Amino acid sequence: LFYRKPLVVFVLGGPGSGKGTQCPKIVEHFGFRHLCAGDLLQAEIESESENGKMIQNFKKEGKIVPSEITVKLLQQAMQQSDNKRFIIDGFPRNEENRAAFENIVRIKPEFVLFFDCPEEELTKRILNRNQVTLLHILVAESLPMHLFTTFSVFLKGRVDDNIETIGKRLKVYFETTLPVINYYNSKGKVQKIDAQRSIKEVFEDVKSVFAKLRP
Ligand code: UP5
Repeated sequence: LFYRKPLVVFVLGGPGSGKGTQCPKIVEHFGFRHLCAGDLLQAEIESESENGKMIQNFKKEGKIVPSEITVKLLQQAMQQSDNKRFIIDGFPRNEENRAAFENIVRIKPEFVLFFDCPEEELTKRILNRNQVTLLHILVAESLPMHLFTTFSVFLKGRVDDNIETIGKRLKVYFETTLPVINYYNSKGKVQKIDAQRSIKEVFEDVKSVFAKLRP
């Protein structure tokens, strides 16, 4: 029987570069299965599995979870999917991640979609997301707006969307993820997108990249 290897596209970019915003649009237009490494790890935390606590500590510190855990979660999700065309979002984040995926899953990415965005814009977007989350809570609970400042001290969107962890996430991104992007670039596999424009403009570029893919 003719067997075709799954098609994998890695989606990389700094925290807040728009990976999670653009991926559902790719799914909608091009029928890929979206696997977000960060979400798979979050599900492990919430399932209270034996690794959950450890994963949460890594996330809080903006550190990268050991490859064997992330790769196992990705591999399971790929095996369980009927759709064999994947966009893998937020992975590989370091050299160890990249080597582990290629050695264990034995698939090389078709290409790497890279959302290029300056550091100031990344910080602005992530802090803004935290505030938006708070506003949603206040509105949903019909609480008066003057509680916003009071609540903002206690409530956080994501555990890692505070100014301290954002600094750590950005450092890890520039020091360990960017070299992975450079590695793939040296192999001619990077499709770089200017991510500092509107969501719509960014998706126009994303669309033209995916439109060229083999069916
Ligand atoms: N926004 C999006 N696009 C915009 C645009 N063009 N113009 C204006 N605003 C825009 O977007 C962030 C915010 O910006 C949103 O409010 C959005 O509306 C707005 P989003 O699409 O969420 O950006 P994204 O790149 O997905 O940012 P995210 O913060 O989710 O990225 P991270 O890479 O930090 O998050 P992830 O979940 O991948 O990882 C979190 C942690 O998990 C890591 O720090 C690490 O500890 C751990 N992890 C691992 O250890 N290993 C892995 O393999 C993966 C994760």
